[in-house]
Amino acid sequence: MGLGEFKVHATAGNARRATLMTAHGPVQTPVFMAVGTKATVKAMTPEELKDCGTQVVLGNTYHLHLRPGEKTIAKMGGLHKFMNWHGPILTDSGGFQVFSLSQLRNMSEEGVEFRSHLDGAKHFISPEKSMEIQMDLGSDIIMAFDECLQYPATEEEIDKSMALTYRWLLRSKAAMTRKESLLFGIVQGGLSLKHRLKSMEQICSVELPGYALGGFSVGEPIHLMHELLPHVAPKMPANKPRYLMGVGTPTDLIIAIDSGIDMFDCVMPTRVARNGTIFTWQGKVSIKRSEYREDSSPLDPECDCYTCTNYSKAYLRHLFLSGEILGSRLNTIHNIHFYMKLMELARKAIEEGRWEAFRDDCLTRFVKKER
Ligand code: PRF
Ligand code: ZN
Repeated sequence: MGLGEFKVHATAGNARRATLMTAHGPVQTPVFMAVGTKATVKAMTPEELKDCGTQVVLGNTYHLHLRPGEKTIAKMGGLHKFMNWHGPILTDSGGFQVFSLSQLRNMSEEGVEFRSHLDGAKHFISPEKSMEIQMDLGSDIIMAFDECLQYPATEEEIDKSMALTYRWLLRSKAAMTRKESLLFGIVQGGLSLKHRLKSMEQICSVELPGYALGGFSVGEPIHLMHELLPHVAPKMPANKPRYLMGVGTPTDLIIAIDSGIDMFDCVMPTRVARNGTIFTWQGKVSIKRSEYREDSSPLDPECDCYTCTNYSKAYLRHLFLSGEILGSRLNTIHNIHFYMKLMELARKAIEEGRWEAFRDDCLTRFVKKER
């Protein structure tokens, strides 16, 4: 397969099983990408990520620009070499992080001025600057610079914002000159179907190797996303990967795959692992529960991860209550393994013509206990 090629192997309704070729090898979709914001997936080594079935690691323009700086990473041989991850890397463009993390933002047509959440220093990111940073990092998949609106937003705000995101996409495309990288455009449009479809038409009229849906999971009731996705995702170009940014729970993933989404990322499985929350095939559980005090069984009897192969709930509960760093590591390994396994089984189910049964089984298992 050639660089940027996307081959669909099987479909089930809107769901797809495909391969995307990047400069650091193929990605089998549907795929969940592990979030490594600061050039590390918190608490895990690259070897552990690989052992869990991780295919793609995500990095963040905003954080890496502030520290250690993209020029430093470039001098160290690029992000892959710097963090010792030699599989595909996707980088987010920074806009979303500016809005969620920094104070004193100043938006203009040109870009966003903001103060660093680290030391208050002033910075400016434009579409051109975001592309330069992501190219310096040596990213395989570069995200266009977009504006992600907060929820709720008025029709006027949505109109204005998605028009800006479109103009920023044209500037991102003109500035992204690195041949080894794939540029993905980001559809916005808030939680209104009308605006979503219009933004999708605009963004997808630009010829690119992939397209993303941004602006979901920004505080809206989650049923709004579940209802919109089947009306939006299937209308995105069928011959290109579709990436749902920053989503979500196992239920969200299954519903999105069913709507034709191919790629996901979310901090949730790693973040909640450090708080002792564990995803299992029986739903979500907290390792703190007193009933685990003398429970010699693993977190999940159906899981073959390093944690479940070697440790009991009683031990993991003890590590968590003692604030031991190994507890964070073992919980994270399990949650990442669970997410990767869920995607592997989804791919297999689509390939083998039993997606609907797999989907329904997952939904009945997860839905009750997830929230
Ligand atoms: N835009 C970008 N990154 C993102 C989002 C977005 O809308 C989201 C929304 N869930 C997560 N990450 N650039
Ligand atoms: Zn496990």
